[in-house]
Amino acid sequence: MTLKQQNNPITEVDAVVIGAGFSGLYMLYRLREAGFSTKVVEAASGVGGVWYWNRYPGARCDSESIYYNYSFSEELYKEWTWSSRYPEQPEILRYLNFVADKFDLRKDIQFNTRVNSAAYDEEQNRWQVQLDSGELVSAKYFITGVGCISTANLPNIKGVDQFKGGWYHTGHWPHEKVDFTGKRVGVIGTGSSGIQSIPVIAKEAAHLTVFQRTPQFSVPAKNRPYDPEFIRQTKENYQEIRRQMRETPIGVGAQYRDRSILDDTPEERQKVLQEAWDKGGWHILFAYNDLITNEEGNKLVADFVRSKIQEIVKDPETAAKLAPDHYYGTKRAIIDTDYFETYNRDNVSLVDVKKAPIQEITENGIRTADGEYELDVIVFATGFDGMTGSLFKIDIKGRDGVSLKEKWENGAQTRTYLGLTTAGFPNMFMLTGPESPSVLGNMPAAIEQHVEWVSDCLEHLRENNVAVIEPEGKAEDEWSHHCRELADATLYVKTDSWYTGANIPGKARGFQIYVGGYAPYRQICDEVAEKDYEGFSLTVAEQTTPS
Ligand code: NA7
Repeated sequence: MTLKQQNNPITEVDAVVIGAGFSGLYMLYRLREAGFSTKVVEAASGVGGVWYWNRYPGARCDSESIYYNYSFSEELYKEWTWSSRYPEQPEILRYLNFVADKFDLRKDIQFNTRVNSAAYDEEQNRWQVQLDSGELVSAKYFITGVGCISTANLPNIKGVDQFKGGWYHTGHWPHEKVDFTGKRVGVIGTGSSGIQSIPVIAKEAAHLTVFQRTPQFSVPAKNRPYDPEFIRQTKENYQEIRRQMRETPIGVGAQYRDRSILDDTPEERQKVLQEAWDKGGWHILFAYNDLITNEEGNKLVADFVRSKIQEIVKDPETAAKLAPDHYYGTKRAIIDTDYFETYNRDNVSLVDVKKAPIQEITENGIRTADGEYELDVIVFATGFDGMTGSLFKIDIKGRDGVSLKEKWENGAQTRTYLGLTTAGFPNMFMLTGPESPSVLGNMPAAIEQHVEWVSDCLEHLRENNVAVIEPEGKAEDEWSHHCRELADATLYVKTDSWYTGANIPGKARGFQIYVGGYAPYRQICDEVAEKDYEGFSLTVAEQTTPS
């Protein structure tokens, strides 16, 4: 229904969802199926979320594709065929477009529109959502599907404006191909985006200079095309794949081997790690059950991967610069195709910008403390303001006009119940929000669980005539405390990463992810729902007596 207020149209819906990525698309589908009127607002001109924006060369998923998709529809699962173990961004974007077409989702998505603010109107018990088009959407439920790593971090380096060449951020890549042929290219950053793009750019560029602040662990993806027989079996095993996505620790089918790394002899360990290395992908993470908690054991794995880097990279000085010194797996585990091999090329050089920091970008390139590097193109592979960045970009105000940013002390202290809701923000849900397991695994699996929980919850509220759902302060305190306690027992908190917020200058440090695993988390959420939404306060709507 559309009303008019102060010359601006107001759309009234049951639910407004921000974002048309994996989470927003499925949320729309579920709510529509359940009979809720829903509007999705999306800044991009198409569906895809991060897969719409991250078009840089070499961009791929890092969960195997047979798991990196929706599992809610058997028909969809069987209709779509992945080309390879880790397909590239265009294929993933095609998949999401295929989903949008199949379920006719676009008609409820408003593209090219940003949500500026969302405020809870206590009197009306509705969310008033202001769009940058001037429109206002009034919704009973406010649902964010903004992604955990979708707000690009462009470092504040002096002089970008005076650079005469072209520059790009991996997270906002142009739609047209960027041609590196014959160019002198500089890549800043060696996280997943840098490590995926560097080998591809190196093959085209006249010269590639990599500006590395922190060396990273990375293991071969061992990407390969899927053969038709494998695809046939996978589709036949749809139910089992769905079960694995739902019941394994990080939603990719694998279980941790039930053994401490310290229980193996050095020979056994070498054999186990070598086998995992040969399989490629995340297998090393699953080789033992205590890599993320056991300092001594973690060092053994780190030594193994470091030894591989030394074996691959021929120039000892470059190899030494590439050797990471943090705990393995405590930054997002990266998988690559020929990353370290790329440093054996004559047209690639590595600059350590921790030792000689970048001072400025000049007209002609990048000046570090030890000299100027002349460049035609600069690629910022400098990551994202993770977990809270995209939520804080929207002015979200709950009860008494308190903003989410204020409540969470600018990110210093996120407080949520189940990573889905936060007290003072009634009828608001955050898909893969802080303090849920989200990025510590296969995102589509985490997303499906959240979307299904939220839509079941809304159906429960409707059936029981509940007008307001809001977490109780005590339940929230306990959940946030539980999350911190679990995280503090791991090595994650000892490493600077986007997980901890350490990549953003001035951002408060904190670890805002539930580390207990997808499957246990699902169980907790299900139990909360089964116990009539334990930990939430539910307010029944006042009955109006017919006159
Ligand atoms: P990441 O993993 O945050 O990596 C960003 C990289 O950029 C990392 O090497 C940073 O070094 C580096 N960086 C950031 N700012 C600077 C400045 N100012 N100077 C030099 N170097 C800098 O982002 P990605 O996009 O690669 O990956 C994000 C996630 O997307 C990934 O984990 C997957 O889940 C998908 P640092 O390590 O901070 O010293």
